[in-house]
Amino acid sequence: MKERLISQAINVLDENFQPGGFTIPCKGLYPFQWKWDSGFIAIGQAYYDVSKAKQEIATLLDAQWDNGFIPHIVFHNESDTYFPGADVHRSDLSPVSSKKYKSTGMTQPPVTGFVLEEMYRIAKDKEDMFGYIKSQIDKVYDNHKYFYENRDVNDEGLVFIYHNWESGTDNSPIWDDIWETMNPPEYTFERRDTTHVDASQRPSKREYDHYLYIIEIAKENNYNDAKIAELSPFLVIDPLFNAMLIKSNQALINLYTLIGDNDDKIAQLVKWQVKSIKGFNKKLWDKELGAYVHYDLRKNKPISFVTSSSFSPLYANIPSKERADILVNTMMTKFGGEDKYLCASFDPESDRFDPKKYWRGPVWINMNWILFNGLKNYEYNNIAERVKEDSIELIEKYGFYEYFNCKKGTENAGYGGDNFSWSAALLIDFLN
Ligand code: 9WN
Repeated sequence: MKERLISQAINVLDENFQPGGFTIPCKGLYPFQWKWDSGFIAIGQAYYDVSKAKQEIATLLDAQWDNGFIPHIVFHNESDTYFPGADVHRSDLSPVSSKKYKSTGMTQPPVTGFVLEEMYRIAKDKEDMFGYIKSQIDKVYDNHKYFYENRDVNDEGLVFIYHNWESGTDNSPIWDDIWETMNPPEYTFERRDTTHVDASQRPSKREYDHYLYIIEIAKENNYNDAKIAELSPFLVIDPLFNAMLIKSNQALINLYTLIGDNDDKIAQLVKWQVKSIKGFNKKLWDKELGAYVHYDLRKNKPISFVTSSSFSPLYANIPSKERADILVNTMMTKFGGEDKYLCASFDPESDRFDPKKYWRGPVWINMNWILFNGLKNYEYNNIAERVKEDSIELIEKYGFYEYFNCKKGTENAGYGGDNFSWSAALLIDFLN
């Protein structure tokens, strides 16, 4: 079983690999390079084709802007199967954008730091991978510097996202109350996603109006972060995004220590790290829910819902052991019933939960991978194994889908895109 699944996963990744040296998340639905997808994809590729893994991250970092920013989509290639494309995002409006590639002007969770460390762990030829990491690592450092210098508006070690697409968890019910504060125009545009995937599994047209409206505001301000922080109706501290930054800080510290001669950078990273972990525990912990939550910087108040992002701080060693116990207890009470696969993306006990709709409830393999590793960090080994076994079972039963129904016994429980790259890539890691 194991060998067969691994070879199917390699096949998915190879089919999605492009001549430009990057891998699309899914044919038709997502025809370009996405930032956090590339990170997860490179982890899988590192097991069977190191050269592809190296290209994956190098092509992403090649699109870095002059200020250290790394965009969420790089339009290396032309395709008309996705909306909104390069002509909507218009990265050329920013004076610091890449002159080489068109891209979006928003980013995604900063996974690249810990991905480099994972690639080093997996690589058989350590010396070769070490050389590669030395050639790329400063770009990731510059990216973290960009975050701390431009997006930490309260100087508390926590960085904002200004768009739901930056979170990676696009239509999470977390954003519903923010949409209520906005009244965007009814734009006319042709959706492409719903020609590839059943509309009931995707965000609504009205949600897309909100998504586009925020982009328009950012464009009017030439993607200037200070202006965005002042004017965007969406300004959130996301626990997943910040946990990925903190995990990646730690990875950079570890890698620079191995490289040597980088004391200044290490000292700076340690400073950021201490401040971020402190700020995170202070601002994002919700005592009543027993979980980390999102924080709305516009309203200056927490968004008190439990999502799979609430548990991601385990991966970055953010909670104390005592707090981790409470967090895992919340996870198992709300999400961990025997009738369910771990881990739903949104609180199954909430009336906003929808088991079929994208980030409003389904299980995602990348989140499971983060949770598996986080649970291992704190030695919740049995629960970690369950997350891993559930992930493998879902893929084996239903295929390499983008997301899955958490309810056991559902017929056709795989939703969204098929032959989805990070589901394949992370399955390879789970099976190794
Ligand atoms: C917008 C590519 C991306 C993932 C995101 C996922 C989805 C895009 C979309 O696909 O978002 O970025 O068009 O729906 O939500 O996490 O990176 O796989």
